[in-house]
Formats: sequence, structure tokens, C-alpha cells
Amino acid sequence: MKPAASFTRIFSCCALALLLGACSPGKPPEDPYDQSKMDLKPTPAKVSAERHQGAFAEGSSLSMGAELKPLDPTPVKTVRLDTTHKIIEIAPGVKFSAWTFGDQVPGPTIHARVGDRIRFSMTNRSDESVPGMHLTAAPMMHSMDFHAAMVSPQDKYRSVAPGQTMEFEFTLNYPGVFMYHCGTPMILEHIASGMYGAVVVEPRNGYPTKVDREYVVIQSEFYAKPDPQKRKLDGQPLYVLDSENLKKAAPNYTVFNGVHNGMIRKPLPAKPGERVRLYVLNVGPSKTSSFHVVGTIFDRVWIDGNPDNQFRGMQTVLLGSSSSAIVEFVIPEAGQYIMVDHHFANASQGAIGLIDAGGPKEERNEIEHHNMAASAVPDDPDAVKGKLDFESKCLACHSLGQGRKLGPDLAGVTRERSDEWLTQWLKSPETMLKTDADAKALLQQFANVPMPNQNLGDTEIRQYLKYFHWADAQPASPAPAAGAH
Ligand code: HEC
Ligand SMILES: [Cu+2]
Repeated sequence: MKPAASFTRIFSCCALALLLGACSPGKPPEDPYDQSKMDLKPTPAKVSAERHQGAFAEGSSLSMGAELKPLDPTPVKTVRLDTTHKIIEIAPGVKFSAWTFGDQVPGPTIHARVGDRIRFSMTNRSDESVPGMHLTAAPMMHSMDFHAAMVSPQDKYRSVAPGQTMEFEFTLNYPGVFMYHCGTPMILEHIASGMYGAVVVEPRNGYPTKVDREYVVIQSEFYAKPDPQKRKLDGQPLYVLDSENLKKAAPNYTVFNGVHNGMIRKPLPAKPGERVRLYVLNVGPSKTSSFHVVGTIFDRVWIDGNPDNQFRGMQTVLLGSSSSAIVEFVIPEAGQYIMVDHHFANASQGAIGLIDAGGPKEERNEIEHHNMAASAVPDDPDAVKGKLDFESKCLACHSLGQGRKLGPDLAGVTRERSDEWLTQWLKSPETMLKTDADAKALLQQFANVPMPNQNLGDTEIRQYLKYFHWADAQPASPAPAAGAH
């Protein structure tokens, strides 16, 4: 049909619609979201004093890590996610007092399909001490809020006390990648402490595309400060929730799947030519994510994980708090494909990961430098912070004990320079290069490439110095941590 003809037809139809109040050229397509076919009458929730023992997470629909397990075909999915308080390691040496679903952060991913029924139960086990761990956070009320459900929050999302069990059921009416989280006030604190996860709901008839790999990537923020009571775990300082920075939305770690640079250490495998589907959820609680994969283009983006909300050929997908997307792309050739939050301030806090599709490893080693295996970790929280900052901001040009790059190897630098000199240098290398003889000499050694001002604050500079002093005080090699691949 010629465009003009179709225009006339649409026009006349709609002109008619204006007159008659309806426009129905034939039978209307079936609405996949027909509410008369949805379950909007879930049964009441049940709260009991029965304490569940044994595994903290149970159910054949659960995936515990990044890899999404295949769909379990049973239409009723029994899911148990008990709440616990436990210590998790959000970055090398940063042991954080967390609250969890299913004893891990993020909680396990539930994989189901539209029309499936979720039979959910949760015992609040925040009063149980996990073997080998001290209880660092007082037991407290918790609850569960599933964004995938359509239920009365006052009934299903009630808080239950330690020792109590909450049970309810609901049917999945819409496809998507949905957040779940604790909804007990202060909700902000419960989410920031680790109480969240994802539910992947496939369309009733599956996705319109076939893929070779399926991974879940969950972005979230941590607001951690050294424990004011100075408690320690395995000789390392304990970190607790920093409520001040939490209210200011100023996290110190923004991460994928609960760990700073975690998927650099354990890349997601793929092969050239393969089609990869990522289920990406931004938990927040307070930041947006500009999710991007370096080296490819998203063939399809399904906003909130629903194929009806489709974009094609996108570079980045913007996700607010509790927003999600399914992104699909092809791995063009062998290589290391970096996943980042393109808000680079967030990426530098750890929101970075890797899809490993083989190929030369030089570049990969470069990235790995941002996350060197922690065979030794400083004890002092300032030095830990200095180490992490160094790994994200300085490794492009410096090493600690691995030789010169664009700038000098900084091993032993605290023996060669005074703290005062280093402080002035880090504050303003450009001033030092004009006024200080040692700085001028250094510049000559480095091919007249001046170190750019890194815009460091006083606290940050103090933390770098703490780290350099710690590294220089290490026995055998200057910084064992920096050598490990
Ligand atoms: C773009 C490259 C680049 C980056 C990024 C960079 N530096 Fe440098 N840095 C240099 C160069 C080059 C020199 C040598 C002096 C010169 O040429 O300006 C240097 C010198 C130094 C020195 C003096 C070393 C000595 O032997 O006295 C210190 C300390 C230092 N950098 C620390 C840092 C820290 C900490 C960071 C991260 C916050 C950092 N640099 C980021 C390039 C860089
Ligand atoms: Cu909670």
C-alpha cells in the first residue's frame, strides 16, 4: 500500500472514530495485560512464630551468582529467603556489617515466568549468630517488598520480628526484571545494608530472541565507615553503615553484584560471535546508573526487562533507583569487554566489570591493576581507602613495586620524600613543577610529561600517604598486594 493511501485510511478511520467514539477495523489484538485474566486476589499472608532452621535460601528457581540458571518449568515456585545479619567483604579489606536476604548480598535472583505463582516464606533470623562470626548488628524487624507482585502492602509487606516467619503467595502478572527489598523503616538503611535482589520474570511465551549467555548484573551503593567502637574481624577493621553519608547520597562504594570490582576478578565468560543477554538492575538506593558495555552496541534494550518496551542500537541505558533493563548484544571479536556505569564517578567507586571473550591480555592486565588480589591489606581504614583510591585513580600512570609507567614507580617514595613534600605535590603538582627543584628534576626524567592535577582533597591526600607508608613498611617486596595477578 502506498503511504498516501494508508494515511487516508488511518485518517478516515480516526475521523470516523471521532464521530463514533471508537476505531475498530476488525478484531482488536489480544491484550497480554488483560486484567480480567490476571490474579488480583492473592490469599492473605500468614505470620507465625515458627522458626525455620537450615538453609537461609531455598528454591529451584534461585540463582546465587551472576549466571542466571535456566527456567524451572514448575508453575508454582517455592522460595525461601531468610533474613540474616552477617559480615560481607565489599572490597579487599573492607568487612561490612550487612543485613541480607538468603545470607548474601545481593540476595539470590528468582527466575520465573508470567502466570507462575510464587509461594514465598521468610524467617527473620537476624538474631542468629553465623558460625565463626560475631553478631555485630542488633536483631531487628524486617520485611519483604516484591516489585514483581500486585498485593496489599499492609498485608504482605508487614515487618516481622526476629524468630517470626512471614508467608504469602502471589502470581506474576507482568514480565520484567523486578527489584525486591526490605520495606521496614528506615527503608533507606535496610536497602543500604544489603537487603535487596532481583526477580526475573519471562514473558508467558518466552523472549523473542535466543541468546548464548545470560547474566544478572545488580548495581548498588555502599556507605561504609570504620566502626566507631573499633571492633575487628580476623585482625581487620569492621565497617558499619555511615548514616550521615547515606542521607547525603554520598556513597564510598558503587558496585556490581555486591563487590567492588568483583567482576574484574571473576569476569563473565563469553565467546566471539555469541549473543549475550544481561539482566541489569540498579538498586540504588540513591544513584542512577548509565549502564554501558565498552566495545559493543546494545542490539536490543528492553526497559524494565519487558520486551514490549524495546529500543534498538543503544550505547547506554539510564537506570534510576529500582529501574532495570534487559540488554542484548553480540560480542564482535575476541577481547575484554568492560561493563561500566558511565557516570564515571560511580565507576571509579567500583561499578566496573568484565566480559572475557579471550584475546590478548595486555589490556586485561591493565584493568586488573584496578583490582589487585589482596594478598596483603592495610589494617588502618585510611590506608585501606588510600589503597582503593590509588587502584582506581593512579594506576594508569604509576605502579608500586612493578616498575615505571608514564610516571615513576612509587615504591619507597616515603623514604625519598617528606610527607610535607608529598602533600604539596599531590595538592598542586603544577605549582611544585614551577617552584621546587626536585620536582623539576623529576619532570625531566619523565620526558617532560607533567603529572596532571588530580583534584585531591586534604583527607584523600592523607589517605594516600597512609597507604604509601604502609606499603613501604611491608617486609619482603615493597607492596605484595601490587604484584599479584
Ligand atoms: C597521567 C599520568 C599520571 C597520573 C594519573 C598520576 N600521576 Fe603521579 N606522576 C606522573 C608523572 C609523569 C610523575 C613524574 C613527575 C612529572 O613528570 O610531573 C608523577 C609523579 C608523582 C609523584 C612523585 C614521585 C616521586 O618519585 O617523587 C607522586 C607521589 C605521585 N605522582 C602520586 C600520584 C598519585 C597518588 C596519583 C593518583 C591520585 C597520581 N600520581 C596520578 C603521572 C601521573
Ligand atoms: Cu530489613
